[in-house]
Amino acid sequence: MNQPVSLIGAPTDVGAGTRGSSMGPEALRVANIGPVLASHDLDVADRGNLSGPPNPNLPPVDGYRHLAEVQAWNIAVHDAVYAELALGRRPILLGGDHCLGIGSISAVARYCREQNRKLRILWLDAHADFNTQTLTPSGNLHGMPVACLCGHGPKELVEIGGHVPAISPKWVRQIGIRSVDQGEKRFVHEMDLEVFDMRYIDEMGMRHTMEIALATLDANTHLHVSFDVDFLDAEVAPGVGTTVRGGPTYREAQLCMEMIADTGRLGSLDVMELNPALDVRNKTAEVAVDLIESLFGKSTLMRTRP
Ligand code: 6HN
Ligand code: MN
Ligand code: MN
Ligand code: MN
Repeated sequence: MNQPVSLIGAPTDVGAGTRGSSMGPEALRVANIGPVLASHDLDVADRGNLSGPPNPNLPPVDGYRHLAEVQAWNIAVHDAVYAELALGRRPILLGGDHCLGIGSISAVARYCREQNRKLRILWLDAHADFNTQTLTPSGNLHGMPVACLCGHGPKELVEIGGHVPAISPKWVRQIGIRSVDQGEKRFVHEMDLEVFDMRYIDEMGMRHTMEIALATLDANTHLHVSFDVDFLDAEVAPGVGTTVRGGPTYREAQLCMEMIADTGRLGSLDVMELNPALDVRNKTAEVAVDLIESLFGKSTLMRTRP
């Protein structure tokens, strides 16, 4: 019943404005992600790291920074994630910056399309990552993956999964959002993305938020979690390039993960934006691993599903 998992490292920060998330995969391994998951009766295979072009650290060209490098990394991620799904395993992508969500989620969407499965994507993040060439204030592609997956972006990225658009905005639920750029905000509304921002979580609580975000999943739904570590409050998780204060506490994040685990539908995961260069004694990596442990079913006591 416990579907096996595969760790895939993608050590790059080509899509980010701050360098260092390229060291994320190793920091997660140092925090014992593999053995911790294996201790929960899971078959865990670590596939090692993908390779790709170095970060040239150049300014944007026509609104995009490092488009060719971002494309190359995402193609590698797409192929690796798809290969694990095809083996019947659950891929866990160790990022790397969040631009790699394009490769990962386009692979999951392709697999679901072929298997006639529905897809639900939970985007846990401080940011909506819904910028485009004209809306972006930075040119950094880690601010654009959701828009690219929905078909709004350069063809080099939009076409990676073979089907355009790779996903419908209707499949996405964003949770923890508290930093959205001006034009991006308008586009989020225009495309009718379902966003549970921090104000919603403050007013309704994490429990109600997750009940709504996880509603209408059925036995044929593949659940993908794209976990940007900056989802967490900056005090809990300082080791990210784009901290935003006012995020979920450690306990709120635990509840979020536990409620996802309770669905029994988790089919794939991205762990993104961890930046060891900004971390304090690897504590953000350890917090991330604690949360991932809950996501894969660790609970304090034995509970029956609600
Ligand atoms: N992330 N909205 C900002 C931008 O530059 O587009 C920040 C994006 C952050 C992206 O954390 O994955
Ligand atoms: Mn973010
Ligand atoms: Mn993100
Ligand atoms: Mn632990």
